[in-house]
Amino acid sequence: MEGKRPERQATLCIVIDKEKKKILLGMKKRGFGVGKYNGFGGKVLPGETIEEAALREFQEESEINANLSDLKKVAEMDFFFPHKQDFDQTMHAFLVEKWDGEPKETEEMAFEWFDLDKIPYDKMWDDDKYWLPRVLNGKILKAKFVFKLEGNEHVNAQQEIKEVNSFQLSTKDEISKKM
Ligand code: 6OG
Repeated sequence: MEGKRPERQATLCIVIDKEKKKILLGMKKRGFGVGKYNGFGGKVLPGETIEEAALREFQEESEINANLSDLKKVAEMDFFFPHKQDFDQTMHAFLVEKWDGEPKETEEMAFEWFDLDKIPYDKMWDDDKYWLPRVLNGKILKAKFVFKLEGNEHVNAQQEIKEVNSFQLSTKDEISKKM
C-alpha cells in the first residue's frame, strides 16, 4: 500500500453490545454521508491526537460517555475520490464495547441498534461491507479504497485490504505535521 496518503484525518467509533450481539449505528442527518448509517466520528482538529478526536466526536455525536482506554483501534483506511479530491481522507476506526449512558438523538444523528447479522450494508458507505465484517471477526486492518461516482452515489471502484497485528497510539507531533 504505497503512495501518497490523504492529509485529512477522520475518526469512526463503532459501538458493539457483545452480550446482545448488536451494533449501534447512527443515521447521519447532515454533512458528509447524509442519509447513511455509520458509526460516530468526524475530523481530527489541530492539537488533538487521533484518539482524543475519536472520543470527542463520539461523545458529541452520541452523547454516550466512554474512556480513552475503552477505544480499540481496529482499522486505518485511506479513501480516495479522484472525481472530488477534497473528500480524500484517512479514517481511523475504533471499536467501543464499554460505555456509560444511553444514546440520545442529536442534531447530527438519529440512532438504531441492529443485530450483528442484520447490518444494513445497503444503506451504508460502499466500503463498509468489505471491512466491517472482518473487524467484527476480530481482525485489525489497513486498507485503501478508491471511489467513483455512479449517478449521485460514490461507489467502490478499487480496494486493497491487509491484516496487521496492532496500531500504535498517535502523537500530536505526527498529526500536526499533516495539518
Ligand atoms: P464529517 O466530515 O461530516 O464526518 N467517513 C466514512 N465512513 C465510512 N464508513 N466509510 C467512508 O467511506 C467514509 N468516509 C468518511 C468519517 C464524516 C464521518 O464519516 C466518516 C467521519 O466519521 C468513504 O465531520
